[in-house]
Amino acid sequence: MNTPSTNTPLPLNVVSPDLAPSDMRDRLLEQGYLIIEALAPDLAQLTHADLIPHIVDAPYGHDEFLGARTKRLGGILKKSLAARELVTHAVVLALAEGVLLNYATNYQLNFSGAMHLEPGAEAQPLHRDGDLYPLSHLGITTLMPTMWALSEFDSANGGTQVVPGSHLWSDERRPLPEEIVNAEMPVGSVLIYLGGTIHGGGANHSERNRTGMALQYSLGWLRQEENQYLAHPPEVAQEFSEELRRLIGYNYGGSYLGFLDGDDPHRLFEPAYEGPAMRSTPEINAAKASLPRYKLTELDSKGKPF
Ligand SMILES: O=C(O)CCC(=O)C(=O)O
Ligand SMILES: [Fe+2]
Repeated sequence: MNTPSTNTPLPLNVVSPDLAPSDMRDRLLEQGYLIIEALAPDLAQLTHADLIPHIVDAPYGHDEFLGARTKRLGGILKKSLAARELVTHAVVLALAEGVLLNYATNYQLNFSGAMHLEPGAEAQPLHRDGDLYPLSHLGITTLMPTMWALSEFDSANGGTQVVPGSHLWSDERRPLPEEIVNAEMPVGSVLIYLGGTIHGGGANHSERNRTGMALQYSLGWLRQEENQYLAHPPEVAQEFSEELRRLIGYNYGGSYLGFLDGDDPHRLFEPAYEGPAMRSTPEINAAKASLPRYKLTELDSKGKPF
């Protein structure tokens, strides 16, 4: 029998871009994360080149979480044309649909950022991105974050630390060192995980920079982490495709949620827009009617924060 010793690293949950999206979704929901290898290398290289001047100018982090040798950017869509293509990548959106539309009629972009770890960067404290909201990760999946490899990711240069299966763990359980994996992936791969999955940037012990682009998707009825209307105001968003504008929030977030003059907010970008129209949203109302509704019967007491 093959009994793995405690020193054997866990195998990574890596798939090829050709795998059917429904199989990818099953593997993501089972393990809490998934790496799609070399999904869009050309777009990742173009995005990296667009972001380099912004990274050069960016400040280092000012606390342990943000990292003293880590530079971060936000508002990526106005900094890189190629990044706009990655945000709407069909494979990633198919997964966002498969994961998030169980809880909402729409999903949206929650955050677009870059995390650039320079040599000497220390490991980021482990955390769950979904702890942004006072909702138990065991009850509802609020987020599907992604991390695109704009440089190679490996365990020496700070490849993201991930705890497989931790989206199903109680708040109290802490990972043992052997339960943590480092995302290792070539340029253009994407690490996808869930709001309840424990993870954090790795330590960069190498002489190389590790640059990732974080694109996160969330339930349409939640407040976005990054204020998309300030990061990408209408005069910027008018350059975007309709799909992208709707994805960042110029859209209904649910039935009647986020209207403009009682109507679809995307009308702002449509030539005939002249103010109030008060159209109804029958499809969204119907989709909402079939969603589960959450009743808080007991409040989970949260364990000591990470
Ligand atoms: O840099 C990374 O690999 C992960 C960053 C992260 O998880 C965060 O900032 O929330
Ligand atoms: Fe995170």
